[in-house]
Amino acid sequence: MGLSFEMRELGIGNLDPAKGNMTQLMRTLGPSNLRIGGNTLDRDTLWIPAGQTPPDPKPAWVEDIVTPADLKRLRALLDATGWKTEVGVNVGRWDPARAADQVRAMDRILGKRLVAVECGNEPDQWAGKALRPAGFDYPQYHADWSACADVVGHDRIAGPDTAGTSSSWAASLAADEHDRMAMLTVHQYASGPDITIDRMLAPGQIAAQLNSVAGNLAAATANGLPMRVDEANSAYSGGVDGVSNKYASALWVIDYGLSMAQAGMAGVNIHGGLGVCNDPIWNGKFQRYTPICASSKAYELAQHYRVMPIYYGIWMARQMGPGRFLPVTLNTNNNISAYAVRGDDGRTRIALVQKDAAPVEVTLTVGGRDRAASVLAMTGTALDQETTAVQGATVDASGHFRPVPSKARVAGGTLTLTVAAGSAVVVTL
Ligand code: BDP
Repeated sequence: MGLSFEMRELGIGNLDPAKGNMTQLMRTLGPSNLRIGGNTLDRDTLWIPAGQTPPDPKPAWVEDIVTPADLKRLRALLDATGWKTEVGVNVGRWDPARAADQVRAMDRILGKRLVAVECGNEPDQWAGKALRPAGFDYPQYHADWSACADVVGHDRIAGPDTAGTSSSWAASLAADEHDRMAMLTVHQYASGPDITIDRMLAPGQIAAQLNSVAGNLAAATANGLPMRVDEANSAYSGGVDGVSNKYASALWVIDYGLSMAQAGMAGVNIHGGLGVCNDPIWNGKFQRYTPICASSKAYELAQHYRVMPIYYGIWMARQMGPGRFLPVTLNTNNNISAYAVRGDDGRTRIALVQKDAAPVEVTLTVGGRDRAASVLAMTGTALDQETTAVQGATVDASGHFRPVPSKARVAGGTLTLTVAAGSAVVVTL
């Protein structure tokens, strides 16, 4: 599970390892994938090559300028955290010379930390955003993608980054262009702005999301491509106040990330924006779903952030890996889900996500000799409140996080735990 940010974050000087606590917040999650794209990529970002200045006057659509200096700052952040990146090229407003220069600069500056170049964001919405004429469909998109791929000139392209999972563009692109692609990517939001906590945590929610990407994932697999949901969150249009920015979102994201991983997805990137929490961030838009944001304008300028509940959920899900999923049999009438992973370190880890209003006693039948186990429990004061903690610990102002696991014991092949109402645990055997 990685993170996703707008292209504008590069343009406005964010993601700077020399400032604030972003470096530590990424280290706390552990090495992952940072995707940079989003609506601002095609809508308003102009690449300016080294030694050049922006045209004067700038085209009316330009709001953000990205230069090689921005990539250097990003490279320093990636080196400081061990993360890799996927970065977009503006195809919505296509300029082949600028694109070619940007990709050369990315190869040179980001080097091995660049996992993939994304050719445009959500092309299936370009017609609706007046970036293409009405009737713009896969054949026209494929021509645009090919022009971008020719410029990119290597086999590290991600796409199609469709807004939805239901169109056939991803499957078509995988079939037509798998040789030039590094991975298949689509976006997925759990819901639109009508989401509620009840619906986000309803028993069928994750299954519906899995079902909705299944066709794309099958197309990726059939064409030998890894697949990422490289932009995901609880609700599009910036998320919903009282849902996307509350503790319930942390429970949802554990389930979402682990289910996607179990289904064979290479990864998911949770989208956000680095402005003031609960204020509009860009273009009057809120980013209620953001995992990381600032308490005030002064903190925003200092790039000194705090974390939202969903950050804890991402952290919890990440404690399960790396490894391979094991089969789990669940006997319950409760709204609880369970995952098991045989870690690369030889340990078995079990995650439980408990979405009911009452605590539940869970017996894990794990077999084997009597042995010690450790437990990390994520809890919140209420599903519709912000306060979230793991083992009572919270991420500190510098971005460090050191929850101390509690001890448990496997005896006679079983381990019994009381799992609090609306909580999640990761048990390590
Ligand atoms: C996607 C965009 C992203 C938006 C997000 C949203 O790529 O830039 O912020 O939706 O609607 O369509 O919240």
